[in-house]
Amino acid sequence: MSDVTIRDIRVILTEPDGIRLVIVKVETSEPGLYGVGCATFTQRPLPVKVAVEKYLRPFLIGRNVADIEDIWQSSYVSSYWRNGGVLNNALSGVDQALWDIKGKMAGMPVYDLLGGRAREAAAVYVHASGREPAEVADKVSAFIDEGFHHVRVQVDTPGYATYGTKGLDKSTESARGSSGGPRNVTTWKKELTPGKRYAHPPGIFEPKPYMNSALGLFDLVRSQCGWDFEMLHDVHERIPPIDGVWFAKEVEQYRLFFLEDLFSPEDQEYFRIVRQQCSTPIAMGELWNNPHEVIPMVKDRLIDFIRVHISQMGGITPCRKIAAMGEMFGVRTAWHGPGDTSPVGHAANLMLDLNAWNFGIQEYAIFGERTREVFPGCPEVLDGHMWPNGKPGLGIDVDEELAAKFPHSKWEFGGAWNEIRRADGSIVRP
Ligand code: GCO
Ligand code: MG
Repeated sequence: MSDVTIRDIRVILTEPDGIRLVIVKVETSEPGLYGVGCATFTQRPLPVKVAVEKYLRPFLIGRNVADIEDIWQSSYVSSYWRNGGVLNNALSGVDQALWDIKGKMAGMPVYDLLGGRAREAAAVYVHASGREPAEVADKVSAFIDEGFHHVRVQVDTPGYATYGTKGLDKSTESARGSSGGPRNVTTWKKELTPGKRYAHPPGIFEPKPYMNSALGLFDLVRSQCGWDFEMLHDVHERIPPIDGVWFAKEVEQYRLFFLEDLFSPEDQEYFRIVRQQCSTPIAMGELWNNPHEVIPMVKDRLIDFIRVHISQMGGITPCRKIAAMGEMFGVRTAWHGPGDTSPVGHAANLMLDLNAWNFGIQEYAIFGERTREVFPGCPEVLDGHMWPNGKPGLGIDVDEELAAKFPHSKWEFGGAWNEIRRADGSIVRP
């Protein structure tokens, strides 16, 4: 066993393309040997930084870098109370960096450490959004022409806030809530309620108009773009559970690749009912914080795609176990990969995508130019697939000097998720 130890752990905050990213760098006792990991929690980056620097750093300095499993398990319980976006992202930053280091020491990409490749490249899905169905269909056609086979479609609901269409085609879309501010002027009086202070001008959301616009979109896209490409859609919670049951049944005819986040985690028992009534493929997971939340959904085969956010789970160490569990039950992976997964996080996704036989699909929010420059070795996407570069470890680095040129910007209320409310003023998840 090697005696290389952890010398230092640092946090790098950078925002090259409008999304606040958090990267952890673990330096070792061996000169020049270090690893990087993704710890991005874009709505709450500073507590993650504190969790790494003030708690994990002193706890882990001097530990042998070889002991990833023990470092993960001991860090996990070092706060006694565990889980959640802050602690798990902090843990993930260190965990991914340690896998990166192990790969560099072995001279192997991380997928080789995991047992080797089950495939050459990972199929990705991209996002087509628009104000109107025709605009979305045109974008789908353009993506198909570019070689993509899987496309997520989202459209505006006229007069209402809608997930997935704000800041069209900008990488900021996903991180800032994607829902717009005031839309429906007629219901807008809620904003004027005397004495009431809202975090943002809330978007107004109503389930029926949303479901109608989404169904209209699927109809048009299928008639214009055909049935051979794979169509995906993200409900992003929001609709009452029984409406969700109806929606899943209605959607069945459009043969989606998957329907995502039909229910909030709080309502996920409703998946049992959906399962009994239709075969619409179900994806869920970005809001889970712990592998144990995944178990009941997988063992009862209530979902088809595990969509956890790897850093939110605590890194590669827990997620390789989740992937293996999925394989036993015929449930595929579809790791979360929006703009607020840094390229380092994407490299980690890719390692598992290549290794897990039960890989399903990888979400990909196209990297901006500046992001590519800050992260040399950024995974390449060609012909609808993400390709590894074959370098040892995660195969990616951070240009710290350049990263420092794009400091985190100040966001209103620290970067709270945009408020979405029903027409009566009650809050919608999320
Ligand atoms: C997706 C997600 C994201 C999240 C975002 C939260 O499926 O891509 O729903 O867009 O909303 O990551 O910060
Ligand atoms: Mg989603």
